Amino acid sequence: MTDHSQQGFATRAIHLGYDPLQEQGALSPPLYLTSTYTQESLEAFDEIRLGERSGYVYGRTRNPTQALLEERLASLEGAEAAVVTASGMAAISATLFSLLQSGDEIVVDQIVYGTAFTLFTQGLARFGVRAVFADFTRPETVAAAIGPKTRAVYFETPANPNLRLVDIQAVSAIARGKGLLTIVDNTFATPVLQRPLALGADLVLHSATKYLGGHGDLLAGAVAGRKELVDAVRLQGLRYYTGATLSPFTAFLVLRGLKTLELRVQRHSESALRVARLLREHPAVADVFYPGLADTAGAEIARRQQSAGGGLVAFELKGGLDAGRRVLNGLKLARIAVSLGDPETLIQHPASMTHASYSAEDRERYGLSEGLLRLSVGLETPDDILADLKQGLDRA
Ligand code: 4LM
Repeated sequence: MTDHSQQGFATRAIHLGYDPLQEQGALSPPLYLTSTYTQESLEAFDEIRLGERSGYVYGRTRNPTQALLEERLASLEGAEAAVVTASGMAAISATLFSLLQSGDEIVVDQIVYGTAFTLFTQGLARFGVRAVFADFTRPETVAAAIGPKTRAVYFETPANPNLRLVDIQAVSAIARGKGLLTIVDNTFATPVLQRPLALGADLVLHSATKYLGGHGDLLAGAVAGRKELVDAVRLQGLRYYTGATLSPFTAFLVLRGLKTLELRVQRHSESALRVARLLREHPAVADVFYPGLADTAGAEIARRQQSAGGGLVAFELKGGLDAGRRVLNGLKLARIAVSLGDPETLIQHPASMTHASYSAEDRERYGLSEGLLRLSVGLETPDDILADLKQGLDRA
């Protein structure tokens, strides 16, 4: 098999780990639809179970279609290993259940995806794990939140939904200095734009539902990092805490999505930059948050750790939520929907949609404005996206 491991990002996303000539010439990797694997002998089963020989036992923890996806994702993130899961939330919960135990604390950025916030505040609390929230845009507050029971730090950058940026290198250095694991959700940037492991993080998480799958037709998740950590997530988090296995068919679809990931993320970024500029110039808009704008908050961090701004733009209107309602309801191309990273342009209102699980007091305390809108800029013809937004904004 040709070794593609040293080749470019797109080449690895398309070819790595698969030789068609070993699969009857099939250019597209086979989809293995099997739940169990038969063994040549009881001894062979034991050797595979003990990791003494390679092979498969049961589909909850391993499947060849998943394995190819895991190998490619690990390579794209610059990781030793990766494990895929049934959703992004499955990746997060499988990771946390594997690495934390009752009595532990985890320091978490105050701005994370709303359902992840619920897992931290309500879910983990039931199992005796305490989440301590800090403002990760100020690394000194992370240091101050770390105590003797802290085991890990957790954040997203750019963060959902307001795209604030966290300095991965600075936060990882603080965590490493205290012997803690750094877990980064890289869903928004994708490995096309940002590779947290190279900046000092220990584990990278993904909702592969978004850009990695890329077509809005599946749910999937992934965890990448050192083999020892990924093995723990697979053999505990996936095998017996969650059982949240990715179906081989969905793994096949994510593999298909990966082939165009670099192209798509470049186009999402180019269009989003144009959208951010249009928003900035429109008289109805009060504020725009986009990592690719030179004067956005944290732009200097974005320049260091991201190669482009990505496909998401957040903004606030001068007229607040009332104006936001008029704009959202008046859009004709952009769809009102949660999720992101799809070919379709999507727009949503975090306070009532993705981040409704933050209480109004939490949103106030953590700076999540009631009027904030989040746009996932799609792959439609850029001029059409801009024209739709402009006619929508004119209704504000
Ligand atoms: C949304 N997000 O924001 P699954 N990590 C990040 C996310 O944005 C999400 C997940 C994990 C949205 C979904 C409705 C940064 C999800 C969770 O949805 O479980 O694949 O990923 O609109």
